[in-house]
Amino acid sequence: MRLDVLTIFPEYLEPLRHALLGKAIEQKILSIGVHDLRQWATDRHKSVDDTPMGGGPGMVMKPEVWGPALDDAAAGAGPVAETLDLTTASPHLSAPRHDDLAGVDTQTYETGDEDRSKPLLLVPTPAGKPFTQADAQAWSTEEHIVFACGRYEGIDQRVVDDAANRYRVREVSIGDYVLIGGEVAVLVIAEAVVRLVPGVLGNQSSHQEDSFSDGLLEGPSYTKPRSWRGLDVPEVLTSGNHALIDRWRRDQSLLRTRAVRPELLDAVELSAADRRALEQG
Ligand code: 6GU
Repeated sequence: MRLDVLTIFPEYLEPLRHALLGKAIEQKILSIGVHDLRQWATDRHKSVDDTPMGGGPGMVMKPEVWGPALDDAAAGAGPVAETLDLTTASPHLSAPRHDDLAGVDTQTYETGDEDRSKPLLLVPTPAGKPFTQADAQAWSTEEHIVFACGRYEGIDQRVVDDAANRYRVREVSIGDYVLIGGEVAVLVIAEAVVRLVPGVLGNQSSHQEDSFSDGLLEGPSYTKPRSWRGLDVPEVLTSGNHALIDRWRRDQSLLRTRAVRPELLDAVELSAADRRALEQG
């Protein structure tokens, strides 16, 4: 998988090279290019924004800068070519999936009638569609994802409209709050997507049990010691009875989901045992 990020704050994306994602880069499962948008600025002040047409506060990012930047990112040309790692194979595309999302809401932005040979352009914006685990799942099989980080009041809309000629374009939000720019959203989305690429996460089965993967939140976890500061690990977890432990974990998931995110329960198919747990809990 290849990720390119266009931003006026490249240093903000430094964490992409660390920890889990850094390991994926070393293993050649992933390559990342972070590009300073000002490389495509044309005036001597390297300006990337201008006042909004129609008036109003703030600044809007200029189409004459973004257009050529996105052209180069799609083609791996111009300044983008300098950080291109052409050795990027894509073993993740042929590897078997290990994380079927049984029971999860599978609604994504993929309409199926689009040209999958075009790269995916993700534009983080609080005005976008909410990013979900199902999107992370869908995008974990992409060959090439380009992120366009807007600042200020956003990017001239014609940039997004025109990019649809070379990309499959998605405007996405990571939640109902406002950030200064898209950089932190890129870190969030990239981490959620890349950890689902086979070979990146150490324990392959661990995201079958993730919150959201079955439409429920995960219940509490415990490790040793059995007793700590007068608090005991729930006895069932020391019983060695795995059917009983699985049932207990499912019950904890159901109860936590109802307490914290009751709306998620509406999309989950409940067994008779599930209903009993909710009635008694
Ligand atoms: Cl993706 N970008 C910005 N700037 N703010 C946000 C967001 C994205 N998602 C929620 N707030």
